[in-house]
Amino acid sequence: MSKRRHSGSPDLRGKPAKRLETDAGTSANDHAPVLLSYPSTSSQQQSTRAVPFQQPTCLLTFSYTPQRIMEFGDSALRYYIDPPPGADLRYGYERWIKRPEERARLDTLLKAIERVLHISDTNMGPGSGKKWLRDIALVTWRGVMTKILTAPYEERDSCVLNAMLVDGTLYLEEHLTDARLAEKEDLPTRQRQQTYYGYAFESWCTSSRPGVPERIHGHPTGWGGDVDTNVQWCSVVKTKLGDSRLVIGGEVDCVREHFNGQPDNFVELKTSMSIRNAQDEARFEKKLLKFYVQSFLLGVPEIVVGFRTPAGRITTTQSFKTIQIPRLVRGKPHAWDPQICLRWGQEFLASLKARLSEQASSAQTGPSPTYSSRVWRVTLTPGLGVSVYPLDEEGVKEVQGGEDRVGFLPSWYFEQVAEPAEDGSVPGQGTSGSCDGTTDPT
Ligand code: 0WD
Ligand code: CA
Repeated sequence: MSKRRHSGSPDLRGKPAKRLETDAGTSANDHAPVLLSYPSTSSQQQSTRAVPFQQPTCLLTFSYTPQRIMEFGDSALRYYIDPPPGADLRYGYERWIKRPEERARLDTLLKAIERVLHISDTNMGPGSGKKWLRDIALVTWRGVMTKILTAPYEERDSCVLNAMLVDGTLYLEEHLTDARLAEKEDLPTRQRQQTYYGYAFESWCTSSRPGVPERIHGHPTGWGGDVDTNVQWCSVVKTKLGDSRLVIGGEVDCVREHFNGQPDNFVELKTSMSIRNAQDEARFEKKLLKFYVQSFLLGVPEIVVGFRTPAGRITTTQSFKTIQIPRLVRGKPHAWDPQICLRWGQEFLASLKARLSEQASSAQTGPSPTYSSRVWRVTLTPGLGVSVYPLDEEGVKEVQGGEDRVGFLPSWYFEQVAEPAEDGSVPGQGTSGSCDGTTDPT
């Protein structure tokens, strides 16, 4: 079907991308050419060259309070505990405090980066933080990176992103239209219940103290507390895909025993339907690709899966070592290969960066924004590939959402952190180095 094009020399004459339901109001997408097609996922055609992915190291952690205030520190950190046998995932559903759906902004991740830069300036001299940031190829949420890396295998969902390239660093946020947000807010009851099962499992599997099941008055022993999806504990890591340095933030469900400042003890929690036959098994093994990519991007070494009945009762739990997951599917008819994802990720970043670096753009209409404040729409369509086009004034306005932003970046960040320093230095030429005083795995 889709043939692979050579990386680094984006082919802009490809076929137009299909119009997407979720992308209402951005009809320019109708004619956006395919910048990059997906690689073949059939295993015979793969080269053996491995793309290096560096073990992620934690730069800092932060928490969201029940009031959805972001604060540095570990107030929202939870400890893993085995769930009680037969745990009921419907428990507490009617008391679920559900965080309203909102645009998935990068703001809190950018606050974390600002802090990392500040620490660097304090420890290694003024300007060292900006130098470090200039060497970062990509800043985004882990969830976005998961969607990018698994795109060659994605059969159903499109992924729509907004992109900016500022001082050599690429920023990516998920593009959610008002229509898509309303759709997410208004899930059918059945789907809403299933989403809740995942959160209830988190509550049964976590405690405020290591090794001790929670005991809360009026609730069964082991219930970690009523679900409040405002509360999250997040880790910001740095890592490297090939030659590209990445800064990625993401939610971490809990840790085993204690948090030592690194992802060593991080645990990801998942629920899945119990496996009854070969078809169920194949379905689960396909799903493992997303579990795997999502976890290794943050350096999460362990995934605990709670298998459940259709009615939401846990039958068994199984712990998977993240690095061993690819081995479980190798050689099977529905197998996936993480190397295809990594090589694809590298190609995606190189091509996108090349495209966004092209100064002149014929599609730009209205008053031309300065180069670094330009916003691009990036769409990954299953089976087709990636299309990229610059937003016009109206498109940018929609992305800003009436807020104090340059493109989708908050103005304070764009002006104080991201924009090139006026010292005449060239983007991408900064020196590398750790900014937190920890080991620098260059
Ligand atoms: O508002 C939104 N539409 C989103 C916000 C979508 C995706 C993420 N985010 C936010 C998260 O709240 C967090 O602050 O971005 C930050 C980082 O998230 P991530 O780790 O990059 O997100 P992802 O890997 O997609 O999801 C991790 C977990 C999920 O766990 P499972 O096991 O289901 O993959 O984040 C939770 C969920 O528990 N999560 C959400 N919780 C509430 N509302 C949402 C959401 N929309 N999306 C993911
Ligand atoms: Ca989870």
